Amino acid sequence: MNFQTQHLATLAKYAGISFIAGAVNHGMFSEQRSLLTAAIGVVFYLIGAAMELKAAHDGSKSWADLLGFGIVASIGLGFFTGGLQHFPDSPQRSLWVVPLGFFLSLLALYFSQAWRSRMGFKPLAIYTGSTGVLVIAGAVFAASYWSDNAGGGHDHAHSHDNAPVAAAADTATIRNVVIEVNDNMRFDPGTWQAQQGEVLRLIVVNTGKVKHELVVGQAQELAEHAKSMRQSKGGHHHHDNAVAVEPGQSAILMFTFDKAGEWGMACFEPGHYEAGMKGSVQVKPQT
Ligand SMILES: [Cu+2]
Repeated sequence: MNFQTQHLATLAKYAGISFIAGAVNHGMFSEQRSLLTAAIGVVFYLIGAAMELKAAHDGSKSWADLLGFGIVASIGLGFFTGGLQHFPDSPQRSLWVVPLGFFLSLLALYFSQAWRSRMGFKPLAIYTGSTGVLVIAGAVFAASYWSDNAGGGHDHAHSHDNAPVAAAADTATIRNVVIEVNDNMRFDPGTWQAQQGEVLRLIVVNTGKVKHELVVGQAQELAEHAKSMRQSKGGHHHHDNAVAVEPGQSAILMFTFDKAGEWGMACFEPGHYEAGMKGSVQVKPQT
């Protein structure tokens, strides 16, 4: 095989493996649907594998080897890397996913260069056993560390945004405020009152058929933000004062008004603010 072919085949194979690993990773840890990503990965991998097979005239490679390696390497890598990344938020899952990914990676290499015809059972068993023990011990240690230090780990989609507020709120009372957003481009209630410094759990319920958001800010800030959005044609903001809500869903924003006075609510989905999707919050000074 010449350099050019080898490079293209390798690129296609490893691109495929990363797509599948990424899909496995998301499927395991964020429950997103990743079938399309996985399918793209499979196509890439098959193209690369076919190129290698075609170029290997001596029969040193077979479909069984290439497919075995592809399946095991991509799923194994997805488990291993995903598990390592998600110890902080899903320690119990990472505990078994990381070792499983590690053992799959061993199988993958065994397939990759037809090691199974060249390597005896005994050295393989010794290597697998000793490294496996280390990986399992490491996983147990990491899982117990992160279970004890999880903080806001239960609500893992938003824990990084809300963790400081939620932690501070453990010792104080939290007031729930339910705010409906809908396709009439209104917040309901459109006007409400709060106390400076109180911890609020804003439960935003989208009863409409399109996505909405709640952005909380001082009235002046929101007006300026709306103006800059119009000039720059948007862009998405992910702040601790905003939450987006898909149709039919609800979302939570933990918020504390740190100053008394006139605050506002706004939705900056394109055209919504202009259509009147804004509201006001009167914040009374702390007594
Ligand atoms: Cu909206």
